[in-house]
Amino acid sequence: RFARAIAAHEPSLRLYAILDRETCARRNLDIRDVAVAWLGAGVRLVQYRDKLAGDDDLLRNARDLRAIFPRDEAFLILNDRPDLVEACDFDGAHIGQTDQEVQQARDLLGPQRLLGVSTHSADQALLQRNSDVDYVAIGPVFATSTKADADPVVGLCGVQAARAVMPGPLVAIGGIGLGDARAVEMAGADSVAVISALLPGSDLDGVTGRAQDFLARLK
Ligand code: TZP
Ligand code: MG
Repeated sequence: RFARAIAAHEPSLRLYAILDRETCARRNLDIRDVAVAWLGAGVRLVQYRDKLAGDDDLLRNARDLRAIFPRDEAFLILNDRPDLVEACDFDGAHIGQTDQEVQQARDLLGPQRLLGVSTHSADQALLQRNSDVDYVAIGPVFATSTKADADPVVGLCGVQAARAVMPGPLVAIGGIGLGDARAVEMAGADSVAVISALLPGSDLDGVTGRAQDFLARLK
């Protein structure tokens, strides 16, 4: 369903909204409240990213998110933890270059669930061309302060280069603001992944509005 939806350029999948626990905490926002706001705004592709929680906490939160975004409503991706995807009934997992091997993650997930992998250059993206992933992420496109150990920026050229070697779904990430979203899409990204620019402040109406703004920009 994901492959078909993204290939058809379904507008709601052009925004890959990352619900990052730490960024929410910094804005005094509860991840559940943000999830409800995003659902209302039309967000349909969400990654839950939590570098703070232990397993129990992570599972509890993930199950709450699944209850907010029902299976037939939205795609939910769990960052870093393919081993916990089944337990929270997420749609898939996202792994980095250093997390684990793609094949190992695929074995944990089974054939049906989604698997995405981060890459930081066109060469790394090329290596995923024949691997068993559903999408490849390329970034950081621009400078970001959200990820402490971020790789060097690849710029819009990096997105273009990754696009040139990657026929499958391509997600661009890193430092992408409202004003850049369309350019990133024009550089070849099927979907634009955003953390901090989706959370302008602690006000939930502002959160809803910003998500709507991104979706409108990416149509
Ligand atoms: N991977 C590469 S950049 C990044 C991650 C998780 C952080 C993106 O966050 P922001 O706030 O949209 O720059
Ligand atoms: Mg990771």
